Amino acid sequence: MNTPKGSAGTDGQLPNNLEAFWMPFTANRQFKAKPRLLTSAAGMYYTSHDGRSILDGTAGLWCCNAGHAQPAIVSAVQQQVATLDFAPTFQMGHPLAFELASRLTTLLPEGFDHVFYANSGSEAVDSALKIALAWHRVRGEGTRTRFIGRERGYHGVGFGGISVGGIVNNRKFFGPLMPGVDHLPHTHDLARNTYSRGQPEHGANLADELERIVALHDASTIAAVIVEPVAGSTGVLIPPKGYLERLRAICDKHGILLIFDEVITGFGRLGSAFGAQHFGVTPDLMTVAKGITSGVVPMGAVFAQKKIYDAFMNGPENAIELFHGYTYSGHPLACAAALATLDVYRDQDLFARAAELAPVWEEAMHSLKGVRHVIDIRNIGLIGAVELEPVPGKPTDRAFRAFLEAYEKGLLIRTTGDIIALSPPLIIEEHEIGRIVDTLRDVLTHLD
Ligand code: PXG
Repeated sequence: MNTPKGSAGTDGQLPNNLEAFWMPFTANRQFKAKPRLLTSAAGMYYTSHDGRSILDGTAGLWCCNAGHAQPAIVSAVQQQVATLDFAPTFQMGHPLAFELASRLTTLLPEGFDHVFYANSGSEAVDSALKIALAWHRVRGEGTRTRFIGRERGYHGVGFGGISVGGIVNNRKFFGPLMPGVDHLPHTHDLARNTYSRGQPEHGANLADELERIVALHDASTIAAVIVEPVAGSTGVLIPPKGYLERLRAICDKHGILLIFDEVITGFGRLGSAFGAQHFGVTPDLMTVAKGITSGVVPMGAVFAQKKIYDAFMNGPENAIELFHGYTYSGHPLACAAALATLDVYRDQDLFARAAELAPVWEEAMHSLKGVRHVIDIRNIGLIGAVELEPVPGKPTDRAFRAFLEAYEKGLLIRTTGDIIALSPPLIIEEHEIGRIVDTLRDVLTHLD
């Protein structure tokens, strides 16, 4: 007889068996001993399984930029599922996938004319790396196979992404990874840049490390450099003034593609549509996900400059130009969600709203200077980070306890290492910014 595994029913709002779900990026045993479940969401707030209202300080996982349950997005998805639930995009198509791609290009920097769909940031990154390799090859530069990522970079969890990424725990368990990858140094410099507001002053010269790496491998072997304009997952590392410009110049000099991973910086997080516009630096390829549908339906994408797409459009017309794609590339529900999300961003002017709130956010974040345990605060757009002094010998412990305490007090934050990262929906009100900061002050003041 099978051992009973608990019924599928719920005890109140809590499932009576938490075992089967192997949770991602989670301390499973710790969580299952004291679970935290979210059961509904609207606007800036989640409701927890024990009926409490939780202020969303993280836009879910940096994705719900339009806030939760925006009526226009909800009804677009509801209508779409009843109209066309699925349609293939391999040698077939459906109207929304084309409509969305055209619409997205109107938000993009000059020169970006093409959209390749994926279903997540990780898939978008893998797709961009493959497009970069194939682009060099179709142009007769097939020796360009190396990638340059950056220490502390996060580019999702595919083998490509963890290879170019630079987060040790994401790499060390998974063998030799992809060959032919080198890494730029990260740009975190607490000694020189503490309590920076916006872009830090020091560190543009770290981009020159790219010249050293190019000299080591020779430019003819390097396909692309991939960086996040603002590194998010690693704990919010903001590019020093002049750094991205210098990376761009060195890539141009050596015929290397520059890929911006805009999975968190895309769709208004910095107060512009994309980080590329915010920083005034245009990459050759961009990867996005998350905010493209405000997190409502999974979707990722690669945005490609015309020169990239055009290079593939050679050879016989019946030849498939790029042997790559996903069953769910351009899924109708994701397209419907994305189109409605873009409407919401436009109609509620949410990117401009983020830009207007950014100075209020900055003041609020920096008001935590001097609070117990705080060793740095940094901010840009509607992103903030509070770095804590780690407990000696117990890295991550203090920040994680802060996370638990904040949750008890009705605030959802993210922590990575000993850094608290904040990225609220762009619909946040000033009083809610105040509440985030007041709650954090209270939590940190009472934390060991
Ligand atoms: N690139 C970047 C820059 C990301 O931030 C991904 C790729 C991967 O996206 P998917 O959709 O495959 O997860 C990400 C994801 C956090 C956090 O708390 C950040 C991400 C995911 C989960 C948590 O910082 N970023």
